[in-house]
Amino acid sequence: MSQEVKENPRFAVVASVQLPSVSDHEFEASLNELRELAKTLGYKIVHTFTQKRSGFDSTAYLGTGKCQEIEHFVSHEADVDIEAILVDHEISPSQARNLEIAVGCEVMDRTMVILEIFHNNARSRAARAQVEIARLGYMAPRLREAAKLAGPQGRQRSGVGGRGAGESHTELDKRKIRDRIAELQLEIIAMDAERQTQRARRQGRQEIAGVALVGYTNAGKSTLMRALTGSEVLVANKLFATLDTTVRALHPESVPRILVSDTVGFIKNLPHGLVASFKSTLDEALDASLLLHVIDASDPGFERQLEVTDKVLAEIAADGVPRIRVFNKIDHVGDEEAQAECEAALRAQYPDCVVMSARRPDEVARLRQKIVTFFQRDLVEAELFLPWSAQQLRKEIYANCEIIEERADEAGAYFTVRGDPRALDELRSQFAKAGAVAAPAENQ
Ligand SMILES: Nc1nc2c(ncn2[C@@H]2O[C@H](COP(=O)(O)OP(=O)(O)O)[C@@H](O)[C@H]2O)c(=O)[nH]1
Ligand SMILES: [Mg+2]
Repeated sequence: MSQEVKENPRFAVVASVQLPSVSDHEFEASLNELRELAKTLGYKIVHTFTQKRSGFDSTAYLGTGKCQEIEHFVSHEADVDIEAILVDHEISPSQARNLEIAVGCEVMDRTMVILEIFHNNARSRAARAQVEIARLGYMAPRLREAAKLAGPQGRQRSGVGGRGAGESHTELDKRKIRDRIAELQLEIIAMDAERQTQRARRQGRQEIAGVALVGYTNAGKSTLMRALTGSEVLVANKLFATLDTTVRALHPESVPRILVSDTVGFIKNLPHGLVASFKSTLDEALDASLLLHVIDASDPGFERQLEVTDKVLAEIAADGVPRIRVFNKIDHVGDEEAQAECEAALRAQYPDCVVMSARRPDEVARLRQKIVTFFQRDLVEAELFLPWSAQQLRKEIYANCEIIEERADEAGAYFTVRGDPRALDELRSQFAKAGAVAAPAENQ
């Protein structure tokens, strides 16, 4: 999820109310998650404001004193331009509007932050439609507030709900939103059917070797993605220029060539209304041949997260996709003794799992090898003969096979290779055709 957003950092502050029912640990975990989510959107968080209260302030979520403190920070203390205040709860349209007025910068609540991330991550048409429905549903009750905020003159002010509309347009807009949602829902039903036929058709064909990283946000998916694909190296490599930022080839390259994709992370506090759009943005996982389920072994709540991930993958019908459980961040689990103990316990409970740290290159290399081995399970060793008359096809062998040995005599070159049986058949028939054109008598 966290793409390397380096150009023009945008600055923001985070604010949250701690209710009496929420432990310090839960509170901190949720704030950490929000900061990670903000990073994903390209925000640099310069300060976090917290307040203990028995309930959210009905006017502006935070109390007046806290609002003043933040306003003072934003307009006087901060040495950068604060673009937004991110609030770690879903708040009402009027709370958002009042908070925005009180602190003097745009307000984004947790739901809006997550919606933005889903919006950026939705790839398939069905996923985009699902996210649009959630966005429209979120926006509808906020239109009136946006209209109030805009006032009679300033209609275009962006802010809560992201849309400036004249008050008289509000009802009309609401009706349009309802119609649009109904339309999208029909589209989704149609697209689901289409997708299933496509998937069934694809199963007959040679599949792309794809690995998808799934798991909770902050588990280390993007870090592993970078480590496995050497992204820095690939940025300059023209060959991969067409690949999406979240899809990259395993590096160093392997046979078959393996593509790794990063999916939108699971979120601990996922607002209820966003469950459907979250699931649809995960559909990339369905097209993968292998899932790497990344789990933060140093997070005390990881077992519950693991269960939730398994459950959701089953719900989107991805439970049939082979999976490797990767317990990451083992370096972050106490001292060496505690790490060894934790590793032993995990191995006892999940016999085929990988326990590692994305920060240890030898362990990343081992994971890479495990992935390659998975995709090479169906490869067979074979002999290929390439007549001299068909040498232009030599590069095809290199692109599709792992070369074990190469010899030559006066007739041509002989290769001992490992490759996918279907790819090998395809090569043989190409060679036979090329050889037949040049020298009709010769084919292997
Ligand atoms: N100690 C430690 N930190 C890690 C490891 N892997 C990732 N991190 C850190 O965990 C945070 C979240 O990582 P990220 O890859 O963005 O997680 P994602 O949300 O799953 O993509 C970052 O600050 C990483 O530097 C690891 O193996 N050990
Ligand atoms: Mg990420």
